[in-house]
Amino acid sequence: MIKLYHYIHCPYCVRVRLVLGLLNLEWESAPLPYHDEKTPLDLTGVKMLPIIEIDGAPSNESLDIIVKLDKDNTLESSRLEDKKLLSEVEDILSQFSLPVHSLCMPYWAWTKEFNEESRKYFQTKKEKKRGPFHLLVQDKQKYLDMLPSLFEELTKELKPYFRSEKITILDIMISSHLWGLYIYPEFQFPKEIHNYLMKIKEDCKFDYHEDFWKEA
Ligand SMILES: N[C@@H](CCC(=O)N[C@@H](CS)C(=O)NCC(=O)O)C(=O)O
Repeated sequence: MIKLYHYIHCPYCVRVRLVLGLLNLEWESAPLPYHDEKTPLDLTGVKMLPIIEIDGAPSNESLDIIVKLDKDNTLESSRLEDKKLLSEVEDILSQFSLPVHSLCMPYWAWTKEFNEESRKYFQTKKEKKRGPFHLLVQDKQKYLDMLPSLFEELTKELKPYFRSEKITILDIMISSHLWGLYIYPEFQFPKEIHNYLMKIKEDCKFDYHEDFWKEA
């Protein structure tokens, strides 16, 4: 029995949701409100998601969770042991992180994931790191302008997956970091990147916002 505690917008949580779908595993979805400190603290001692419970045993850290789930090595998780490759991928993620998070955070906060209390908690916490949300929105062009060259570089690596003909753990890491941009008003991914994400969506049977519309 698998239960996943997650935030809908969180790229690290999206990683695990993608893998659960790819591996066709049965799982219970437990989206948590962002201000709920007690549940994650009780489970792992840290206010951080994703947390997975497998047969009642909780654990965190998205990549550790994925390695645990991917028993047959469908995602070639051993690629993470190649330190040079891992640092190249982490570098790609960190370059995307500033524009993606700066653009998306103010909009994530207004999706159905948040209520007044959790939005306030999220905004206060994130503004400490990134500055006031209204300035992130005002400065949007600065962040939008960072994206084309990053997408161009990424496109060169798609064969059609990241340096591979089949989906690997690296695609899970990269795609989950980009997914949030689908929330950004009027944003359009370059065709190649959109097609890449849609291929992963199909492989992983992923529906970003499905939890918003489940009956209570
Ligand atoms: N290294 C962790 C990172 C997870 C992480 O940063 N989660 C964020 C959400 S995106 C979190 O739980 N933040 C809690 C908070 O800031 O209150 C992983 O890969 O699972």
